[in-house]
Amino acid sequence: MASTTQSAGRRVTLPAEPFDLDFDPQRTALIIIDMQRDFVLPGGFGEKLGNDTSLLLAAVEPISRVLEKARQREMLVIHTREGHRPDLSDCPPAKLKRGGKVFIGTPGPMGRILVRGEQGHDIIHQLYPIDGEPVIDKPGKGSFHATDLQQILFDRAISTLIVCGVTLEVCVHTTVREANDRGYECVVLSDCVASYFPEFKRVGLEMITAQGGIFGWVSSGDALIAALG
Ligand code: C5J
Repeated sequence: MASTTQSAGRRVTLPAEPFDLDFDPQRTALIIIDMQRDFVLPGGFGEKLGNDTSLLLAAVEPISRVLEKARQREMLVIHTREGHRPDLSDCPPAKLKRGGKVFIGTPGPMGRILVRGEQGHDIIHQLYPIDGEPVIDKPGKGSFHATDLQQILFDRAISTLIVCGVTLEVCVHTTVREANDRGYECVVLSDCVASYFPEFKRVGLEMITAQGGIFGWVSSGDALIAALG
């Protein structure tokens, strides 16, 4: 559950859909989902599945500007990586079976696909974590499943999550839905998320703000940077 015990800092107002959001930057975390070589770079898992990775690369620059601002403001920054133990013991057989002709754990140009410790599993250099920024290694699509993310957020009394990363309709959506049920206010930055399918991105953003903000809010990187001052 989102913690409510820490004293409040100065609140800021973020222009967002379906309505502006007031939040306290000291109780806000920037969470960057799965900006891993395997998803974002040519030669990785995403491209081998037949996708155009340039659609994901478009989010790198907007995310890096938001990341710089969050670091300046000393906000909590969290990075996630989807992947598995080298023996794949944490990969459900149902997941291992899928992928058509490209499978988790098989060798590729950047090492074994989505396996921890391999080059492809790690985060792209433009957004690489610095000291003090937790990296959550997750075996699932959601960032809470089988991880210690909940504990990290609770210990810092975080109540709002600014969410960036890939892919919008899979790991970003799953994380936002999990976080929303746990009581966090979630803001997805439209230019800082991406999908291999433009239509999924459009509809994925609409799903978040529909019905008065059923899973959270949508704003933009520039709006967040301006709000943070
Ligand atoms: C996928 C992700 N798409 N990070 N992972 O398999 O969205």
